[in-house]
Amino acid sequence: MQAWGMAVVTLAMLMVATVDAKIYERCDLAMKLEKAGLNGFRGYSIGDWLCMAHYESGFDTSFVDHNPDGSSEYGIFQLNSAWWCDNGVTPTQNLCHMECHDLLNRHILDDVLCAKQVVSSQNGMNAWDSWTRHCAGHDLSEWLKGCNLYVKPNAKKVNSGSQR
Ligand SMILES: [Ca+2]
Repeated sequence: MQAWGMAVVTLAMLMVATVDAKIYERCDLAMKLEKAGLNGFRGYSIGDWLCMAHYESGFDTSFVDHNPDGSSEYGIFQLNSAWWCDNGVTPTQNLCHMECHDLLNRHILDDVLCAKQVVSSQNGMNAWDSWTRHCAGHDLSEWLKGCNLYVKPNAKKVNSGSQR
């Protein structure tokens, strides 16, 4: 039994070691999310996504959290193993048809595709408690401050006089 336990621990350590993780810098992440088509997606801005990801994972793709119900949450958007991905442990709907492990690496395009499904469901971004608590209804422009990011304006600029 002890040897089996050691083997499991060793295997788990190897799996963690092989994850090519990354803690994203804010503006770097903003650019990636914009390129992936999240700006304006379902009515949410890049600021919404940055705020949510900050409070969920601190922009750390390797972040895993365990819930009291036995499910776990993975990656930069903390996607849940009971609904969105398969971790081989939790009974799952696996609505994104992916392994939870794939949510822990630096390549976030698959994470974004899955998150698009989450935000397309009935509750939108309220699927993330931290978004509801910390981001909803706030001025989120601060999250993009200093980022050299092209974000499509949603209204025509008025040229006459100062607007401030
Ligand atoms: Ca990934």
